[in-house]
Order: sequence, then C-alpha cells, then structure tokens
Amino acid sequence: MRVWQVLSIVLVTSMDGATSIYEGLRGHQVWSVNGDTDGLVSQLRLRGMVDVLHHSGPTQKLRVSPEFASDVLANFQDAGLEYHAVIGDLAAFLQEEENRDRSVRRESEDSCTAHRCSAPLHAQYMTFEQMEWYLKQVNETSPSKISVSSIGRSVLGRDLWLAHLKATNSTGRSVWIEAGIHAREWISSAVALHIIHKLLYDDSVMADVDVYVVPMANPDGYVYTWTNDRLWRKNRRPVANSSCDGVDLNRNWDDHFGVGASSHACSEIYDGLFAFSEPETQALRDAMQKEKDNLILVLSLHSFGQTLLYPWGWSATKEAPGTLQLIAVGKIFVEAIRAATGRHYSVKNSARDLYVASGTTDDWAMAVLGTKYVYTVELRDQGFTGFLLPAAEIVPCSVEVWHGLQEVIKHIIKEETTSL
Ligand code: 0X9
Ligand code: ZN
Repeated sequence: MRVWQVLSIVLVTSMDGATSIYEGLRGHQVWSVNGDTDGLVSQLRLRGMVDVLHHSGPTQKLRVSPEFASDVLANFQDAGLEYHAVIGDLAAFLQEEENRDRSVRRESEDSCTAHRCSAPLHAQYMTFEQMEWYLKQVNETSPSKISVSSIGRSVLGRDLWLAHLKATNSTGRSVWIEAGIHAREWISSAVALHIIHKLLYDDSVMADVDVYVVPMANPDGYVYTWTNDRLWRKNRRPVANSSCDGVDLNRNWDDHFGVGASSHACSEIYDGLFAFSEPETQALRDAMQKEKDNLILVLSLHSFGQTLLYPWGWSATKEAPGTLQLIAVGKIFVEAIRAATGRHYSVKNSARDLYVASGTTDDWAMAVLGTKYVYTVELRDQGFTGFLLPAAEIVPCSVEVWHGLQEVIKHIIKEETTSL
C-alpha cells in the first residue's frame, strides 16, 4: 500500500474542518486510475477538468476538484474506466502534514530572518521571502564569489533573481540552472539554493565554470502555494474572460508552441495567449540569450520522478541532435548519484517516455540557443509523496544532484578539451 493510500484512510477519518491556508483545496480529492489506454485522462487534462499528479506507469493519480467531480466520474463511467479515491479531502491531508512539521518550522524560522539568513534551511522549505533574504545576504557577504541581480519582474511585480557564481579559474564556459518554474515543485528551489551554497563554500571542478542559477523562476506561483493552494503549478496571470488564472510557464517558450499544451485557461498546462506572453519567460529568455555562446549545459529542475529527461519534448518521433551523447552524459549523472548515495535515477526521453510537451525551457535552449547538453531533471521522489516531498529530503536530494552535476561538468569539460 502506498503512502497516498495509507494517509487517505487516516485523513478521511480525521478531518476536523479547521480553517487553514489549505482551504482552497477543501473537497479536492485524489483519484487513482488504472489502464487508461484511450487517453481520456489527457483529454480531460487539456480541458482543465483534472490535474495529473502522477504520470508514469499504468496508474495515474489525479486531483479532481468538487466543481468537476461529477463530470469526471460520468466520463469514467461511460468509458468503463476504474478509479478509486485515495485522498478524500486534500485540505485535511495538507493540514495534517503541517501539524506534524510545526515544531521544526518554529525552530528554523529564527535562523532565517531579514537580518540573518546565512544558509539555506535544512529542516523546512523556505518562504519566498526567506529565499530572497538568503540571496541578498550572500550577495553582500561574498561579492567576490557571487553576484545576485534581478533579471526582471513577475506578473505581480516580484523580482526574478539570478545568482551568478563566478568561476575562479574561468574557461569561458557556463552552466545554467533554472528551478521553481512550476510553483508546487518546492524541492526544485530548495535544491537550487543548496547548490548555490555548495558552489560558494566548496572548492571543486566547478571553479572552472561560471554557474548561473535562477532558483525561483515563478515567484508569484510559489507564494500562492504558501497562501492559497499548495498544488498550484502555473504563474498568477489573470486571464481575460475566464474564471481561471495562470499560464504554465513550461509551455510558454517559443519552440513548437502549442503542441502538448492546452489553450484552455483552466488547464494546468495552459500555454498562454502567445509564446513568451509572460514576463517570467521573457526575463529568463533574455538572460539566457546573453550567455548563449558560453553555455555548455542547461538544467531545468522539476519534480517528481527521479528522472533525467532529454529532448525533444515536442515530438516523440524526431530525434534531437547528439541524442547518443545526451544519453551517455545523462548516464554519468545517474551513475554518479548511484555510486555516491545508492539512489536510483534514470535517463529518459521527454516525449517518448513521459508525454509530448512543447514550449519548454529545455527544448527552447537546445533549438534556439543551440546548447548541446540540455535536461529537465525530475527530482525526488518516484511518486510516494510526489509534490509533497517531506522537508527532511531537501538535504539528501541536494547532495545527490551535487554529485551528478560535478561528474557531468567534469566530463563535458574534458570532452571539449580533448576535441580541440
Ligand atoms: O510537464 C512538464 O513540464 C515537466 N514535468 S512536470 O511534472 N515537472 O511538470 C516535464 C517537461 C519535460 N520536458 C519536455 N517535455 N520538453
Ligand atoms: Zn515541473
């Protein structure tokens, strides 16, 4: 029995109806569906009627809102598709999780304030403000090693921060790491901050490359996951003539825009009115373009699945240039993690092994910037807790990415120097 199921039994019986920041998810359920061979779930997803939480293997986990529950049920019944509810009320589920973490949270709140935040927190996820405080503090205390600047502002006016970790022994090559483009994937921003910290205080192969990190690529969405809806994915763009908000920033880039995405504003994968309609993707695009000629590796950190995805995402039949090398270098990442920690990650093709999706950071970086090594990294876990990964996993997850990253960079630099 998976944790989703165990918790659902506990939670469905322990609902106390208390008001909380999870109120927006009151009555939302998680359903488990088996054997959808006709793609009904993906049609409902495009129409904004379900949110796919778990998307690998024959079993899919869906979030179903009270608004659409009876319609979705009718569709399943017509298609003869079996489902069962594994979480009866997400608001109660999340409240319960928070109650468990509360004592730890109080403790670590003291160590990251506006006046003192010298390290990323280990025992809890950080608020957007705490992450800003950390970046501002290291920018002030270590100007020779790091430079933090705002590359633009979000729809609601929050800064989009870029941390430039300066090479001490520059080879003119750089690495780009983007995190947090999907609001609910908290682990991605947490890992990005820990990588920044490692780069600041650890002398290593990384001294040879400039590393650019955008740890919070979707600040409005992230804040919204703390205040209103823990499972929010998109940005917070108000959409004209629609009751739904938000554009999926990982469908808004200008490469095969509109394929494997939805034009319905209520869909979790709504791609926006046109490519680069959003200030967040515009800012990322412009900053990446400045580094275009130096980039040897682009990583877009997401969760979950423990998978390194290589392009293309827009087509399951077209092969990306250098596919064999993409796979080989992906395996170096995976093997470094296995050797150092025993944790299992796998290398997969985005479209063929996951699903077709375009307008993404990775496809755009490869197609438009021409970066040779481009991956989406789906971090922990494999679906056990999914987007609600416990904070206790921040450090081990960061450590494994750090191992993978170092080995991959070593390899790419060696490959470049031997091919000169
Ligand atoms: O759907 C996505 O944007 C990514 N998965 S997630 O669950 N984190 O939302 C996968 C993107 C993979 N890349 C491409 N398809 N190009
Ligand atoms: Zn994602």
